[in-house]
Amino acid sequence: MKLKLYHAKWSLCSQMVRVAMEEKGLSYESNLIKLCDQYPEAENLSTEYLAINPKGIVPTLDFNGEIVTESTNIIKKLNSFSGEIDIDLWPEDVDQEKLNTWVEDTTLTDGVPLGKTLGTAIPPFSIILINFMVKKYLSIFQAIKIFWKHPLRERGRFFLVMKFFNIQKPVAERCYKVLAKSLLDIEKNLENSGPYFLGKFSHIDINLMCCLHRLTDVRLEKILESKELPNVKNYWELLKSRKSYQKCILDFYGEKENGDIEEVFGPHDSMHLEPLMSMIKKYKT
Ligand SMILES: N[C@@H](CCC(=O)N[C@@H](CS)C(=O)NCC(=O)O)C(=O)O
Repeated sequence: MKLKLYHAKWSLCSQMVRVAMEEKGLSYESNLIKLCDQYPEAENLSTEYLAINPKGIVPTLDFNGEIVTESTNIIKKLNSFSGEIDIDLWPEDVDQEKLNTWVEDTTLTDGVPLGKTLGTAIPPFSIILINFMVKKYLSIFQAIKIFWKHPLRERGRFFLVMKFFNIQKPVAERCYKVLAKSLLDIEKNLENSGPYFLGKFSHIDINLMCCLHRLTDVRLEKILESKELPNVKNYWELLKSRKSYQKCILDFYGEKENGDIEEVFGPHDSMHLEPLMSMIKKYKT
C-alpha cells in the first residue's frame, strides 16, 4: 500500500490528517505544499497540483493512485487501513449520531458559512495571521494572480482584499457566540464521558486537538485554562500529551511559523480573549 499525502505545515485540515496517520501508525510519502496565502510560490495553484486537487486546497491523499480529498473523507479512508497501531477512530460502540455530528461540526466544511459550527468558527480567529502573511509575503501582482486563478472564487477574493485591508476583527467578532457555546458544549459533554470526548479516543478527538491547538496559535490559550471550563482544561492536557500532538502539529512549526506568530502578537494575548471569556461566563450561568 502506497500512501502519499499532500499537505501544508500550517493548515488545520492537514494537521488533522497527519494526526490520524500517526494514531493509526501509517507511514506515508510527504509532499509539503506552500499555500498561496502563506508563500509567494503558491504551489497549491500550480498546474500539477490542480490536476490532483482541482479546488487547490490541502490536504489530498493519494492511495495507490486513488485520490481522496476533504480531511473527513481522508481520515475515514485511513481508518479502513490497518496500520502499525490497532486503533479504531470510528468505534462502533459509541453514539454514532454524536460522532457524525461532531466530526462534521469540527471540520472546515466547504459550503458551511464561517462561524456556523466550531470548525468554521475557529479559522476566522486565524485571519489576523493570514492577513499578516498575505501582506508580508505576496506582492500586489501575486495577490491579483491568486484572485484570477483560485478555483474557489471566494478565497481568491478574500486573499486579494487582505492585501489591502485588515478584515479579521469584524469576521472574528461574528464567531464569538458559536465558539463560546461550543466550548461550553464540550465542557458539558466531558462531564458525562471522558477521558476522551466519547470515552475512547476517536476521530472527534483528532479534530478537537487541532481546533483547540489553533486557539493557542492565536493567543487564546487562556480560554483553555479558564476555571469556567475545568473539564476542557483536563481534556486539553490529555490531548497535548499524545505523541501525535508533538509529532504532527508542534514539530511542523519552523522559523517561519513561529516567527510570524511572534511578529503578529508579540507577548500579547488576542484582542478577542476578554470578550470571549465574558461570553463564556454569561452563557455558563
Ligand atoms: N473542507 C476541506 C477544507 C480544506 C482547506 O480549506 N484547506 C486550507 C488549509 S486548512 C487550504 O488549502 N487553504 C489554501 C487556500 O485556500 O488557498 C477539508 O476539510 O479538507
